[in-house]
Amino acid sequence: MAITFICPDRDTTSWIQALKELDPTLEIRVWPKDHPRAEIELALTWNHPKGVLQEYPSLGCICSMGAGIDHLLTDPSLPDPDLPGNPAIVRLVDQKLAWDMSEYLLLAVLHHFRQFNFYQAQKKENNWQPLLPLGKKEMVIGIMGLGQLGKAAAKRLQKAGFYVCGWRDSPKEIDTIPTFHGRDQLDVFLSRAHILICLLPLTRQTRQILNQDTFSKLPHGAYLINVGRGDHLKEADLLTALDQGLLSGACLDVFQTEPLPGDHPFWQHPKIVITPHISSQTNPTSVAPQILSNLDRLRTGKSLLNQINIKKEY
Ligand code: OXD
Repeated sequence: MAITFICPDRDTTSWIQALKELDPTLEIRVWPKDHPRAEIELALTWNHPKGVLQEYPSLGCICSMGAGIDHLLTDPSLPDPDLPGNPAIVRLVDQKLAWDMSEYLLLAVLHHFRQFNFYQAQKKENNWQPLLPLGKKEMVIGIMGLGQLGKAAAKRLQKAGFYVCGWRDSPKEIDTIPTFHGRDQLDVFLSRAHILICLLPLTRQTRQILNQDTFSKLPHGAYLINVGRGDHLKEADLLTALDQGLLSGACLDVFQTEPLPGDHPFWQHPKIVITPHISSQTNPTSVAPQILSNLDRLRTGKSLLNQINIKKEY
């Protein structure tokens, strides 16, 4: 039996190395290279071609190569993991992913808080003009999405001295983080967030949640950080909100089309910071034990780690 990678746009070298280091006997295939489909028990996937998973009759587990599973859900033929006999669907949950994300967010928040965008623009004009510092007490950070990554980021930002609150779909007590939930509490959450961070999973409910209506409910001149998915954001609405001053700037790591097309208006916009989907990249060495542990669980009939809830879409 064997496992396979199905990830057309990703290099698998370091993944194979990390898995082989822990289990040199592991048989690993890489789609689309020819291999008997019936030997595959577990598929590691990222943007797999739609329909291809149907070719694998012995598949017991479909594992996303990241924290998100939205790339899997775009396949209408994805087997329903709740139906008996179908493969389980799992994602990678990793402390290093959470740590790296919180580091990126701390940097993005401080970049805005210490007004670096302004000083970078000044430098282009040889202009020496200190601004008054902003006060941490007057700057509330609102995090949409308080899963493993959101909680880790909230705690790290709190440690840095910021007041942090969160918003999630359903009620849950999260120690030390004041949390709002559901559509009913969205407006009051937004009215407090001087810096809005989106770390939501992409679902039918959250698609384009970052839109003009949302921006109009934030304190005037709020700052947006999107590290969720490009489809959380209505891109044209961001440009309008920046023009109108509803938002003072944005830091974006994810985009509707990736790589971001060369002629996209975001590239030249002075108030938008762009990074190429690097806020937190899965580290193969760090997640290899989790993949092998799930393979072992599959072989011994135990329930798998980090299974997704298909109804919730995450
Ligand atoms: C992920 C990602 O989902 O890299 O892990 O976006």
